Amino acid sequence: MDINKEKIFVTRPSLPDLDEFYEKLKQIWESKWITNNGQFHEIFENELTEYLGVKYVSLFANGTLALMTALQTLRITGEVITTPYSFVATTHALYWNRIKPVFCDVEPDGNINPRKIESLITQETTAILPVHVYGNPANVDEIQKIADTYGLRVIYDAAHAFGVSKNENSILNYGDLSVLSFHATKPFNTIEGGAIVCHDKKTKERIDFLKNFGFADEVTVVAPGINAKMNELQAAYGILQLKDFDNQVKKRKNITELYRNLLTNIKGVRVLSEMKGVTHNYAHFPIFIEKDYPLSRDKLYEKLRENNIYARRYFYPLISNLPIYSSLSSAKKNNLPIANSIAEEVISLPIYPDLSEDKVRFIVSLI
Ligand code: T4K
Repeated sequence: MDINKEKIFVTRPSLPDLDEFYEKLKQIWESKWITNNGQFHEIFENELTEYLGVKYVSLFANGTLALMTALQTLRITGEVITTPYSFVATTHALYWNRIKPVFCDVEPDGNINPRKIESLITQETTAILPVHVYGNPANVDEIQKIADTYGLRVIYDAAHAFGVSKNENSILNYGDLSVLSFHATKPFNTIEGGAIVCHDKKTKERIDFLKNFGFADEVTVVAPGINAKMNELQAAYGILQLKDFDNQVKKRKNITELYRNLLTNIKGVRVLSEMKGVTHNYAHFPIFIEKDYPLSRDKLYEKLRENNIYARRYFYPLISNLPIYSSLSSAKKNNLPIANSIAEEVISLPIYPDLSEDKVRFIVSLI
């Protein structure tokens, strides 16, 4: 293999065994039940609930619809304190609900800084929407304290946090709701897909009504719901994916350790370390290119591309700097110094279970 000619992407989806998927497809074909709470939907929901160690899971067609529905579930209105250091879907979900995003600065690891939240609370604030960035848990205890003091709801964008736990408790058990994404680029994928995790049966029922137009039964519509249902093909694919997830995490952990070892002595390259008490999913490997590195972040990014390494700048540009959001008063750069600086420094290096040791060594040799 000529490593220099092959494109190496930031991620590659893990796919289920084709024969096993075909077997499942045959069952779907025979049943002629292809969406709307089919047999695989039910099995997948139950298996996920058990695997993740949570009370209730509601499957969705994708993570963005799940975020939008989570906000509707709790009737969130007014202003929501959130992070600009995320994928655009986090803020867009607020926008689609006519909620005003209020941007809060982050810590150097990219997670929302709880010490900056309190001063952003106004009479209009109803909730906090943090992200577990790169699957590293946000400061859930401090966030909950603030939410309890001020009577706010907490919805976590847990798009990156599949399988992550803190002190042996799933990170999805924190806050009022957590939202997962199962997009092809995520550590666990159903091609497109997502879920809301909640902690009681009534909320689960409401979420299930909302994702199915608001139907409680054939003639009763209890809410102006949306169509956000996961179909049977996605669910069958997900059941197969779940069987191999632990194995995939192990492979990504090895790659993470190799990157960390090889990158330790490179001046100007900051790497995030393992968090105490946290079981990680190793879905991302961001590095931060600081001032004392000989090249700018973008020069290094270009150099990697010239060598067929398609790393990405997750998350750049910062959401608060996009023209659609930059006129908000909370979007001012001097309110968000850390978020602005890490967005200018970050490069997400390739990481996926089948990435070979040779390729990792090649990437690091370029850096
Ligand atoms: N919240 C957060 C924090 C999120 O990160 C996301 C999604 C969401 C919410 C929303 O959840 P979803 O509605 O998506 O379920 C990608 C994904 O489209 C997006 O799902 C993801 N975050 C985001 C971080 O990344 P792009 O535009 O960077 O993806 P794209 O198409 O450039 O793909 C990146 C690389 O992945 C490619 O260079 C190669 C590889 N790839 C991609 C696909 C689609 C493959 O190898 N095969 C594939 O099929 O947004």
